[in-house]
Amino acid sequence: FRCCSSNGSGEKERTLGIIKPDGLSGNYTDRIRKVILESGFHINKEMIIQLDEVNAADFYAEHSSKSFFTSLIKYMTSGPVLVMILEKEDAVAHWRHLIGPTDAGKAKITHPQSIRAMCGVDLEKNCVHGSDSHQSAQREIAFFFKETPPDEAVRKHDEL
Ligand code: IDP
Repeated sequence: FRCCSSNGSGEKERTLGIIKPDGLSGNYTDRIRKVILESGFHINKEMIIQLDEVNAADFYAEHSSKSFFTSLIKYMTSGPVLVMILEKEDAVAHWRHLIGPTDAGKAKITHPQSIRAMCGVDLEKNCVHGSDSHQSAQREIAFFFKETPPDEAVRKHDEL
């Protein structure tokens, strides 16, 4: 596989992948998981979750002023999503490469091997998400998988 430059350190990076409602309801999960594992990712954590409008708007806050925002929130809350932490060297770039361009309709022509070409429909219903940078990945992973502090830490804090 050739796509993404590596600094050669062999250090693992984590990114956030989401199988969106159309991907999940269309039964694409097994095919997508196969691509993920065959591409050398480790699925570090995963969960199925139903987003509500508040969560979805928070997750996509950067798009809140866009004309497609209301429709995007409706789409993302239309059914459960599968959220995954994907881990490997250069995970962010490699996962973005695997999912392909935002417009799944165009991806079918320009990137027929991509995941969005496989299961997406158009510019909105593109069946998967991938963090667009290392910083976004950290924010998005914390958004879904924020660790609750151990009881001990909570107790110590309460005693202060
Ligand atoms: P990305 O998911 O490829 O990073 P973004 O520009 O961050 O693309 O957009 C977030 C999501 O919003 C897209 O995955 C897609 O579902 C939706 N979206 C983006 N642009 C449009 C648009 O012009 N019309 C409708 N939906 C859009």
